[in-house]
Amino acid sequence: MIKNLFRRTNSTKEYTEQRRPAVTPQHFDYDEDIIKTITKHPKTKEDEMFILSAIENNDFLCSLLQNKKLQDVVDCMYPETVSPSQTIIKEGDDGSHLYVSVTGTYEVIQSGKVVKTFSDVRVFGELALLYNAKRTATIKARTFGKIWILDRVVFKHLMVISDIEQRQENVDFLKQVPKLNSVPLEVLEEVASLLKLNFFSTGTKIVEEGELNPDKFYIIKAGSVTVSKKNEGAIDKLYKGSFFGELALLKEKERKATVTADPPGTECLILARREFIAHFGNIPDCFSINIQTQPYKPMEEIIEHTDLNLADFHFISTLGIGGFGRVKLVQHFTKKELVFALKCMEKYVIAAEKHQEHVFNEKNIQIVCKNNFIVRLYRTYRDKKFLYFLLEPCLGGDLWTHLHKQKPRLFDEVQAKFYTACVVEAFNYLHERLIIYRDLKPENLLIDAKGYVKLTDFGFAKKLKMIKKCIKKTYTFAGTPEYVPPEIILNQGHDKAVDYWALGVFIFELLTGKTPFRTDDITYMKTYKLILKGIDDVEFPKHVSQEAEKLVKELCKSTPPQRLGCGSGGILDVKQHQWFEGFEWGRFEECKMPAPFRPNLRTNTDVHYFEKFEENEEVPPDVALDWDKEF
Ligand code: ISQ
Repeated sequence: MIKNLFRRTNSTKEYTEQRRPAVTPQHFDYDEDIIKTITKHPKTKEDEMFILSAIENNDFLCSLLQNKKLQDVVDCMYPETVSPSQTIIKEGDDGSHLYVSVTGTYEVIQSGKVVKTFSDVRVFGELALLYNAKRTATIKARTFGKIWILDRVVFKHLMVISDIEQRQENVDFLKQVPKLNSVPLEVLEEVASLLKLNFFSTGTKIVEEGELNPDKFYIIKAGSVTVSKKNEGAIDKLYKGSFFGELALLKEKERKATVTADPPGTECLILARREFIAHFGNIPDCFSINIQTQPYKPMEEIIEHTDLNLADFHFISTLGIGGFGRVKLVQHFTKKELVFALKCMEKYVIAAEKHQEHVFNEKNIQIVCKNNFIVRLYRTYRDKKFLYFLLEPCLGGDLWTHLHKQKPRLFDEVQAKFYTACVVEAFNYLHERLIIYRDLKPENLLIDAKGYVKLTDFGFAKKLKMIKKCIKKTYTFAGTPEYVPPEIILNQGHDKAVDYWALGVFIFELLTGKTPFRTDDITYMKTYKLILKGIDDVEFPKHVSQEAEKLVKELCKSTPPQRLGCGSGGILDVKQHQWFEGFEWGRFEECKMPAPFRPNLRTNTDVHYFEKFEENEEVPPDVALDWDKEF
């Protein structure tokens, strides 16, 4: 039953589960001019301690902000004195600031009723740091008081600056390694993304003489170490910027010395040979790497059915209703074999919600995708009231409905493998063309007449730019909360790795009926906190096979370049994973493998897999402006 085909609708409960709307994409452009305007606001030691303790008591912020980021955020908060009855946050408004109450008493009001009061030091309105979510309550001052405020735009810039500085520092460290200083900068940047920070307490033997097949290479970031040998005792002392264990990257058989952390402990950046090889391929000498650029496939401009007009169709039935309008099944008046899904989007809603760019983006990407695992967009139309997408019909319903009407609400591994394989093929096609999808979930997969599933709804898809052989990351907050990866929450910039993370979440959902980071928190703050904690804290139900668990864990690695699919083997690493052992990819790709469920469609207009909708549609107003001229 397709409902909520578009984002931002209030879905009704079905099968006690609900379709999940995505967060409206929040564009974020790193802006040098904004950086110049960011100012630090002086605070008393006491106020700084209050703010820090409020952040410490807030689980979500705690996982988001550490060390320098935390200090930067505190420094950039500005004060405001509030008076009795002053409204700080208004229920239903779009949020853009976070607050910390230091003194005063405050009321929390929902639907006009005071639901609680507070007088302690605390953070409120924190979801606004991620995107402009609607405020779920009003916060009003009951007394005079003092609050500290942080602006989202400032926060997002602080996060980016701090990451850029961190990456630059890591690259600078790598440049000091003699064999690496001739490696191209873009390669070093990739190597730097694989570095992990670790602290070793005083006396820890970081590497030990005689250790066989060592795997790790270390760079000292802070503190010092002592190098010793069994027969000679201490032979050297190394400080910040020095490195050791580099022979591990060249397949050293045995460690030649012991390296011990000096007081008060040593902070090291670590590069593991295994991760290095997974990312760059099995090269004889890890220092002779060269970046493997993505095989880039240009978009092929294939448009069929361009000769058809809106007036050639008659209406059969509504397949779904969403925030922007309806999807209707339509049939050609004379050529009865021509049946389409016509997505009709109300222009005034698109304009009111400022979604013009998303709709154009959706069109421009989907219209050039011609693949068995992606719903075809043949052409678009426009009139005074609507924009239309003429789509390939998939009359088997959507995967979300199919999953949640099962009893129990989950797929067995054979079914899950088949549907996952469909997504893998769709991603393969998109990623080869530098398109990231960013909204994988069962709701966005439609079942065709053969039982294969196809990706639809390209509102969040993005074509990445390639600059100097490097794929540029993008910073928009996009996706469905339960499916977003840590780098989107942390505003670190993202690329195709977001789709592999989502693939891991998707497999988990198919096999268990629930996503791994789901909570009952309607603001999703708890979900974001769990996502930042990582997949290793998630308990897998016993019925999930070890191979499936391993695959999900490899796809949901917190560090994007370490995810399966993001290494030198690309998507092949996913296809060749143990979980897919015996899966006949060749037969599958040609759509010759029987699907686990084949819809029983009696005619080409059989809509019984879709909910019934009332047909008395309201007529939307005309939109006079010409913003859709190019549509
Ligand atoms: C059926 N076929 C293709 C696209 C669709 C989009 C929404 C609802 C149903 C659909």
